[in-house]
Amino acid sequence: MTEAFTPFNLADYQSFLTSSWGSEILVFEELESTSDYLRNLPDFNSGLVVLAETQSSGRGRLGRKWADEKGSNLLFSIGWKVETGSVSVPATPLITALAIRDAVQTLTPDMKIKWPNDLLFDGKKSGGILVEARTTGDQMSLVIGIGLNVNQTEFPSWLDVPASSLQLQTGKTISREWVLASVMNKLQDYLTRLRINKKTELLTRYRQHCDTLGQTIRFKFNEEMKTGLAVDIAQDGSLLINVDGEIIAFQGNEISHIRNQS
Ligand code: BT5
Repeated sequence: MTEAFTPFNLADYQSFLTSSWGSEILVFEELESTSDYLRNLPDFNSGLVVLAETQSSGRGRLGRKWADEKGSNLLFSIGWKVETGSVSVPATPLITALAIRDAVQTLTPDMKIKWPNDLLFDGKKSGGILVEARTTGDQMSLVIGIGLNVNQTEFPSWLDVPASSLQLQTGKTISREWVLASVMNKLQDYLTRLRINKKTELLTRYRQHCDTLGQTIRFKFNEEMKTGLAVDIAQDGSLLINVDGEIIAFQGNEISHIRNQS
């Protein structure tokens, strides 16, 4: 049985777009994963967006699954080419998360960021970011995959975290076209600032909207559960945690299962 859904409207989207990023967009009814599709293209221009109405193998980090309801959410990946070494890859998901938060600010000011890459409403996961980078000589290709729950109101029971969406948060049906255009408008500006190393102000804003800072958290490092107080975000995007009186910097790929200790 094919479910009815309202397809993504390209003309509406283009009418909201002001950035050059996002003007090249490929829209599919179904892909295994937008990030895999983009990664396997022989070449792409920075700012190319690959969007799918649904994914059969949507991925999170560490092989985790990303759930979706066809046509309800935004599932997309953006290609970005930079000179090798010109961009802090670990800081990229943080700045991307901030761009999304700021893009939806006029719909709701309540979106919070859980370090490094989760978007939350009231502690419930509403979006996630997966950044993958490949270096070939002096060029680095990044694929920034974003899953943002827009109009989905029910979620599968296998999720190991509570989930929410823009619609659940605002009580309104939200235009996916407007949200995607707004994200692209912010993202080009923010990631350009990251590339030219003008990220101090963005990191200051990230700290203001980061739910993790100031919390005592439990997290997994080297297969061991640890507890510490999240005290700051370093310039390279790592989280500084006070563990038994010692401040240790962790990158997003080094620790997992981060939970506030209640
Ligand atoms: C992420 O991973 O949060 C990054 C997700 C990136 C998905 C996008 S969609 C477009 C692009 N193409 C892809 O194939 N992927 C990217 P992680 O931090 O590992 O979180 C994964 C965890 O989030 C899962 O284990 C679930 O518990 C939870 N989860 C899965 N789907 C969810 C959803 N729709 N809403 C809220 N939580 C979800």
